[in-house]
Amino acid sequence: MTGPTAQAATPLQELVPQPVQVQPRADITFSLTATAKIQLGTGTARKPAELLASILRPSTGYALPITDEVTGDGIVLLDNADPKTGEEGYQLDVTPKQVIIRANSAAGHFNGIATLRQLLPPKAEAKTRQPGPWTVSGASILDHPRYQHRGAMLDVARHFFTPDQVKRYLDQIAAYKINYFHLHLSDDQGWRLEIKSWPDLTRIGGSTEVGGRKGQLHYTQEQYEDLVAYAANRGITVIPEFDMPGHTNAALASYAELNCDGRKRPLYTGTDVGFSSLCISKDITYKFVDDVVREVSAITPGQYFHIGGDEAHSTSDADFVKFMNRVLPIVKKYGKTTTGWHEFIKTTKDTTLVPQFWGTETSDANVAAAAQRGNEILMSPANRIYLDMKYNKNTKLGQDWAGLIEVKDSYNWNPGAYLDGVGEASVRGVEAPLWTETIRTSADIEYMAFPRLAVAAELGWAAAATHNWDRFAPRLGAQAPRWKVQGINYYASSQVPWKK
Ligand code: IFG
Repeated sequence: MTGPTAQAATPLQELVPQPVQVQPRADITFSLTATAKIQLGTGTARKPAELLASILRPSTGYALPITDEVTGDGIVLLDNADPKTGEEGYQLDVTPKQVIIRANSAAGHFNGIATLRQLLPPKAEAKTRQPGPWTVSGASILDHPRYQHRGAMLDVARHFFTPDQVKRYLDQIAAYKINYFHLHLSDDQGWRLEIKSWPDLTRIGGSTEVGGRKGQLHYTQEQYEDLVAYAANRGITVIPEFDMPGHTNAALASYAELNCDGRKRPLYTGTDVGFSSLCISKDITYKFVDDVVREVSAITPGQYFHIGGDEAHSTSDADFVKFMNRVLPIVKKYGKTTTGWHEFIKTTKDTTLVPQFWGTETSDANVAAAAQRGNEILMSPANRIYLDMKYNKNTKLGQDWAGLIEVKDSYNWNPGAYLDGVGEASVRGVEAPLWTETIRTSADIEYMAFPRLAVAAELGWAAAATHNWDRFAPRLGAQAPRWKVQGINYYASSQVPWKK
């Protein structure tokens, strides 16, 4: 091939993330018709089928009934996929009358559906009825992810985002096979989730944000449960984060007794970090943590609980160790596995815990030692994949303390060979954090997240051997028509050949 831009690429050549095996079938074309049905060969495919229907019914105008019998035209979701597809993979086969997605789990069906969406015309993503035809070119795909954890983080503490704004972002990341959504729910500027045993955390701590806006800037537990279900219906597991012992001014402003001096802190609406700490010596601190972890674990089906642990500059090293030694058992007591910013990992030998690396260096002795012991590392290097970093010096939104990250910079690293002493087998996956000191609206989220979130999704899913900017860039550029249909306010980097 003389290069993807030399001839009109087909949808099969424009998939993000890149599947493992793609076999075109030029002699076959499938057309979705008004009488098509979504057919379930297995009960685990019902939620994925409902997601697919919710996307295709508005744009095609077709009824697309979901049936339990596998007969006739349409989209068929079966199990008994090739074992090579593993936990989250799938097979997708296009025949003249059917598109067949085989998977051995709901996750696999969600991922197969994400690929099918990209094989259909971009207007399939529209919320209003579009003219057909709805064709899918012949193909046989077998696919599975490089890493089990492809994540996105949204900081709803610096600036609060409504449930609908969070759902919009969940819709957008699900299209790229992202399977974890990390919600940063507390910080110096805000406590965003109701804790029934400590009501002032939201009444006071959830009443403002960076810049001083006032309001009920928090989720009830019912709203949180609704977000968790919304994510699960897209194959995404929520990881709640309550940052501690630092980044806790909102809690310290809500309850005097959480402060060592017994005095409430003022609410904080600036953007400094590192000035707050829970009171390590007080027993009430651990009652507080126990209540938070108990209440939130009870409404969090996912396995992971994120305890933060970053930038505890107002906590002595000895106190930090003391704190973690009392808090890690609390998370375990409530049946959850601790994940946290990588600083906490020096305080424990527990190899089931997941440090999230966010440094700007390519070596960290404590993280390498943990990997050596058997911990899996979640990779979020700030100077590669922090979505709040400016693209270039002209980017109005975002920060630049970790450097400027143009699209190519966010792509040009190998998670499996990035950190000294952390090889492929020690990497759990890739997560793209979006901190919101400077981010206020969905349009702001989208400007910083697209296209670099799609880059993170590629790094988390595609085989290492496919890593090649010149081949990836046209595939990334081919996402633009889809983003336009969805009204996604993406950054049209000059580094990417954007498809019209
Ligand atoms: N570092 C802080 C965040 C946020 C970020 C902004 C981490 C783990 C800088 N901690 O990143 O709270 O302020 O880029």
